[in-house]
Amino acid sequence: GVEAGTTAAWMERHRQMYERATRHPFIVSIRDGTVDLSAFKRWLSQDYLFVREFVAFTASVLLKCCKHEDNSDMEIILGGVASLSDELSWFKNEVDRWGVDLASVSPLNSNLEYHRFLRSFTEPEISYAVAVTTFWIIETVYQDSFGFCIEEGNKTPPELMGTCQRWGSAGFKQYCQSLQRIADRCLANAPADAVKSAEEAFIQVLELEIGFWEMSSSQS
Ligand code: HMH
Repeated sequence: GVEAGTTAAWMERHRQMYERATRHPFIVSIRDGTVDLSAFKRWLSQDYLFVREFVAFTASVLLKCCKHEDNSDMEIILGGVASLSDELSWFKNEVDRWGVDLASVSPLNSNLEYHRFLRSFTEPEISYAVAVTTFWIIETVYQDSFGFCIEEGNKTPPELMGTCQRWGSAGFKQYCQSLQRIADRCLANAPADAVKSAEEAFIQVLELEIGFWEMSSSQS
């Protein structure tokens, strides 16, 4: 029969944590229309800072991909890096629209923790298999979370639909599925210790994403 990929097995094994990362009360509040707009603005401005850091991470995945013997995935990874240019413009525009002054925004603790995690992956010793798997799960948490906000029956406020479409769209989902296929193929050919590191990184991303939603939605 058809064997499920490694990443699908991890999603099953760590289902509870995956649900906590993708159905966080903050996301549920967007979908049911009860979201606190000051929390949304906090998320928006913190995520802008996250994405600025994410550029360097994705560039390092691209570099590892180019050095990898099988670099047939280069176009997909390159597309992901390139799309962040438009994303940063989108953020600046959105932040303006919500009346947030970026000059007064500095990264909160959970964001800084995530930055440190991302920076650790730029080291050349980290393999492409581990880095691309990490890339996949980071994108997938957003795809699944914001996709939920635009699924049938949502009461998402119209002014938040643009945000939800950015990561919840069919196109972004296809891109995440491409990353998943790449990750599964790399993991199938990776040594056992790399597979173990990739699974640890997968779990860490889920924890960091939960922390990021917590940071955005809590007043403290
Ligand atoms: C915190 N995780 C966080 N921010 C994002 N923009 C993404 C994932 C997806 O790119």
